[in-house]
Amino acid sequence: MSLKPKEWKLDPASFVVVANRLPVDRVENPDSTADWRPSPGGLVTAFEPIMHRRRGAWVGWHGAADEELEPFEHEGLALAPVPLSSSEVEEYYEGFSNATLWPLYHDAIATPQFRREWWDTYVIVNQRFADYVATVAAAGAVVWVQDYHLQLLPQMLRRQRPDVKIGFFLHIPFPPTELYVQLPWRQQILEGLLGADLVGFQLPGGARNFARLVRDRLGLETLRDRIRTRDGREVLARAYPISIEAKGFHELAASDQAAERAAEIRHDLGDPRVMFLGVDRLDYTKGIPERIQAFGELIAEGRIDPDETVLLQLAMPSRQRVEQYRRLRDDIDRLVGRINGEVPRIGRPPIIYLHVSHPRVEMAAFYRAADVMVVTPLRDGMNLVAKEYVACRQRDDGALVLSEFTGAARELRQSYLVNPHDIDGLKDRLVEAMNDVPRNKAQRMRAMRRQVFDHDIDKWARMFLDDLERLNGTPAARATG
Ligand code: GDG
Repeated sequence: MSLKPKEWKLDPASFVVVANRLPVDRVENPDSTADWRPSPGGLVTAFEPIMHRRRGAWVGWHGAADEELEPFEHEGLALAPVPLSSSEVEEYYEGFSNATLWPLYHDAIATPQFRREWWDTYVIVNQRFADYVATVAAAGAVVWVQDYHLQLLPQMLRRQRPDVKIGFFLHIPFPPTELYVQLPWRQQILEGLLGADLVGFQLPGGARNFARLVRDRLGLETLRDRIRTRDGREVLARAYPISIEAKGFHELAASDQAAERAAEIRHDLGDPRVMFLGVDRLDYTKGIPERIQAFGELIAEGRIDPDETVLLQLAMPSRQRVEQYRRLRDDIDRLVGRINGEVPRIGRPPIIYLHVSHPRVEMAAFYRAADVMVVTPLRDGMNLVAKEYVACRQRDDGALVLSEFTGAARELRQSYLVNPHDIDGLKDRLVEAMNDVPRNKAQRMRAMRRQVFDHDIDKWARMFLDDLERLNGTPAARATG
């Protein structure tokens, strides 16, 4: 592989999104030709209108190692695939991103591993991404860098292309300074981020942690959310809580297809009186064992009846080559098996656990079907699942049990908030959410729906880009149309 950026034969882009992954996945057709389709979840829906309005391009890895692809267009999006070798996938992606930064930034729930060779590869890959962006971006372009995989990119890009305007958004929590300073490369990462004009976080606390670190560790001057860099630039560090395409989700769940599927799902689950639902990427930050444990104890204690109650846990496969994820999967398999095995009857087990991913319309049907949504992360930047559940409700019914340690908890105050470390408290909350009177549930759901619809993903992108535009007067506004 040459690994040098491919010649960009498409128009130079005045708006560039750069993320670890492209927003599309490759699928094999039955006749063994390949096709691309939008990745599940994904930010692409948020950016699509902006990308189309302003000849946008997306730079990111296409998901296969040791393969170089030419830039291509897909459904009007210009895509620049960045190649990664298999050892880079191991060291930059599985290693430094997901076994160092991910656990460290999530309160060290799992022990972060610090390996010098992973760091070296992280630097090399960030530089490659920067080189690609530099080839794609038009003069004066707006570049929006996404997430923890690419924290060095802003500074690298600024060196190459001082003409572009750079925004960075961190999707995961930015940790308390006491934890962050464990990182042997703490200074390089702070400096990498400071290459941006605007550094965005999910919560104000993250922005404050960052400002405190650059003040204490780099000796820079800060005034509230403004940081003065050594080369005299001003960098803004601020919170932009991410959201979902609320209307799109609501309509998807309102469709006849989703309504039929929701009824079918409940029927297949044995028409329970109460259906609890969990939806997560299979990740140790999501508190999946805690919620299964709580549910299991409620059954064992006879506080819920397994004949009329079910917990459906959907866990999308994720990072399966990282050791901690494999272990988690085994732990959950064992826990579910044990709880289901202890119910002294044959028939439908109380916990149905599916380790597969589902299409979006199917997700909307699951949300629509569920009486109680259980979201119990030990730490989560935002948690979109909680917002998707609220958006998918068709009436003022349903209940959301939500961990205090999610970003979403700051906005969804009317959920049934829990501390997932407190299993007894969690059990009480599950029972309360299940048995609360309809009037209370309706009141809570109405307030949460208002919040989610008033603060959707479109608003999030606009707020970020408007602020980016206002800085030093570069016309980023054209990106938002
Ligand atoms: C990171 C941060 C932050 C899940 N299973 C399936 C499926 N999903 C979709 C959900 C949701 C998305 O995946 C998960 O988003 P979350 O926000 O819950 O969590 P992370 O993946 O950890 O995301 C997080 C987020 O970035 C955005 O900034 O909120 O804090 O950790 O959209 O619906 N989608 C499909 N099939 C599945 O089986 N199609």
